Amino acid sequence: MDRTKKAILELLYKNQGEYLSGEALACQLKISRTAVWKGIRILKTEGYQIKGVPHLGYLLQNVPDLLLPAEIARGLHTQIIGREIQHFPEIDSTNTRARALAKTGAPDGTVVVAEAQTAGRGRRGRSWESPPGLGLWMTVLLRPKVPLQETARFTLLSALAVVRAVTRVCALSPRIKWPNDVLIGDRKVCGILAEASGELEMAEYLAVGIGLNVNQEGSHFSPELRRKATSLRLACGRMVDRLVLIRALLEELDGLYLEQPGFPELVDLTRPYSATLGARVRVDPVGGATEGQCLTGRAVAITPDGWLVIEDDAGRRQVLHAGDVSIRSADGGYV
Ligand code: BT5
Repeated sequence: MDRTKKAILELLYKNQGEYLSGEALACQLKISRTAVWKGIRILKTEGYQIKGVPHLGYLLQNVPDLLLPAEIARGLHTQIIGREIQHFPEIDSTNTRARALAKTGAPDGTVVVAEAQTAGRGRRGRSWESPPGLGLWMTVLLRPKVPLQETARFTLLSALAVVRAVTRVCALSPRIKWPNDVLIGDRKVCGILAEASGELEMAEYLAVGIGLNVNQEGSHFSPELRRKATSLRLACGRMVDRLVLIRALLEELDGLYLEQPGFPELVDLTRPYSATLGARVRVDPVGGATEGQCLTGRAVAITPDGWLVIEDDAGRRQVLHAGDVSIRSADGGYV
């Protein structure tokens, strides 16, 4: 039925503005009138507004503002990313779903996208606000042939794809906060959660979760986030078409995934957009010898293998693999 539904939709699109009779649909698709009727009924339950008039046929009147796979796929130019797309009106977490799909053999580039998440996750058990219909809450399942420890570079690669897509669609200038945030000004517009699984010498899969705030207004954010988060709509002053944005994002990801730049190249590619390099920062390191010790200093470099180099006030250099970085803002606070 899925194929029939897609084919009906395709023909309705082709004949936009005109009625298409059930008979013509049945004839062109070589299916029964009942199959046409069933397909139309499913499309309507998905939110497509289709007017049916006896003796005239069907007319596509309105397309829902939803990230439906058939809509995303329309005019999507990718080779790997988005070959398979699963959409959910509501889900606990797209990362959780993508990981479950990975275990059942879902292919490289599978995308899971939801209108809302009830248990969207950040790192270290933190939560991610994902209100219905206002953002891109999605996970891309990747199966790169790299050792497990190299999967970290796909976080940076995804951040670069977000920056490029946002720049393309909204003409804003987002910046990357190492290692997994995208900011506009001092505010977080996007967070990335990459979860890898596999053997040390070879990753089995990588679930890259991307949460991008698109059409929220200030009041859509919880009071705790209101001063530190933003959306594309707030930043550019207009509603942003989520379909155009998700296509741009999948295309940018696809291009970078096909190129597979190594860490040194990625560091070079992202340097112009770095919010971290050169800034005064405070870091709460995770793991390693400095775990639990808060460091302040200036972020002076990202090493070719993706580690952050901090120079503290005494001029000592520390190399950090992972951590929560806060950047000192113009008012002297840390964001
Ligand atoms: C992240 O974690 O920034 C990664 C967020 C990844 C979310 C995506 S959505 C699709 C996929 N499915 C999931 O379940 N997750 C991924 P972290 O660096 O730990 O930041 C989390 C912190 O960001 C929270 O503690 C809040 O302070 C803040 N936050 C929560 N929701 C936010 C939002 N919508 N916009 C901006 N900041 C937010």
